[in-house]
Amino acid sequence: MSNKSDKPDWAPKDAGNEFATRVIHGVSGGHDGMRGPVGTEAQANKAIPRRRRLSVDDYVGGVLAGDRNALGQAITLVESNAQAHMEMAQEVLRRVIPHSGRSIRIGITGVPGAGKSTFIEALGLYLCERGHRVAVLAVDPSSKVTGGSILGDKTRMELLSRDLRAFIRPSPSSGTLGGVTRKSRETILVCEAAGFDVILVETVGVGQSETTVRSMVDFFLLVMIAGAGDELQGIKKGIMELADALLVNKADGDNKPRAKAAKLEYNRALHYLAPATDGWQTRAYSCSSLTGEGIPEIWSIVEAFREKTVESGVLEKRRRAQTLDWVYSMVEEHLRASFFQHAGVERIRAEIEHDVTWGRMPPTVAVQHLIAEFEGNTGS
Ligand SMILES: Nc1nc2c(ncn2[C@@H]2O[C@H](COP(=O)(O)OP(=O)(O)O)[C@@H](O)[C@H]2O)c(=O)[nH]1
Ligand SMILES: [Mg+2]
Repeated sequence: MSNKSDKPDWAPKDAGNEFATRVIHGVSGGHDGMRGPVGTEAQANKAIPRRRRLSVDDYVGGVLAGDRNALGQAITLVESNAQAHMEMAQEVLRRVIPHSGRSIRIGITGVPGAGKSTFIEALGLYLCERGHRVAVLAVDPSSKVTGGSILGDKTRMELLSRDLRAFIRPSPSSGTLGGVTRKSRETILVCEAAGFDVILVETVGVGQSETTVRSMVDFFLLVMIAGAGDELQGIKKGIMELADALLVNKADGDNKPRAKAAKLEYNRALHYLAPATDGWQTRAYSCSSLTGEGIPEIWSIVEAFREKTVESGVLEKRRRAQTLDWVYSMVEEHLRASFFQHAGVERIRAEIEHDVTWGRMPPTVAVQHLIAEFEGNTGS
């Protein structure tokens, strides 16, 4: 994959290209993510120089060479909703997937303000210094066109976003959780093919997003804060059952004793919960993402988890199950979309809904009508 001469020059370029001053936008439906060191080509980023259309070979070669720009563009392609892009994206994916999978995928959740982003930055920097390459993604179904309300606050990861060993990508902007999920899973694979060996996926506790992120990572970390009321902890119980580790953040200054106490309390509570992963005891830890205290320890927990689950085969089993799960969730997504876009269904829907809501038609009968309409016209 090193036939450099055939590939487009990914570097700041287009010198001598007569079209260089023309401006086009990238592939629609996504964003290019964060770029290299701050201050580099701030201008050029605003006006993306016209580049020739990339071929599948260009994307694949660039990604496998670990090129950051190519990676950003490949993710943009994968995130695109345009039909032409989808076909190309699938071909790119087909070719990069054999090079994916060699990373540890970590999901990070917790209430807004718990310090997830600050933690990710601290952990990310720590890992980069130790020779890892870290990709940070967000799954944020609530984010709209501006792209990723979680990571929109870039200042939180200012240092990490400047580090060339790291790659930060905001949440895909479009629509449903299903859509965001599909894209995020594909993005993980593309990042892995580009040589990132640690994938950190940040999500907030909005609706189903935690369960969804759990279904795409190896290790799931719940970031907590001390002093959250019982009600909050009650809400979080379901999520505690998904977690491979709880992390009480902000264990610094005056808050340190409270954080330690919360850690003990959570450990007691965890005693009564079924572990999220076979053969692994979920425990609570504490750290300060500001001072960095406890960050190496939590990483050693992740490493211990990996070692143990690789050896027992639990990790591989989980990934296989996740892949199948992914297949069927895409099937469901497809079926749901075809049902609601079906012309016949659309035609009769309003009347049926009216009858059902006014008690003139039993729901079961409504279902029969709708499905009959749908199946009658799809030839099945
Ligand atoms: N004292 C202290 N503050 C922290 C720590 N981690 C995060 N914060 C602060 O908590 C606030 C929310 O952090 P952020 O990372 O944006 O939380 P997120 O919403 O979970 O991503 C920010 O003001 C951070 O500076 C920590 O370890 N100690
Ligand atoms: Mg955040």
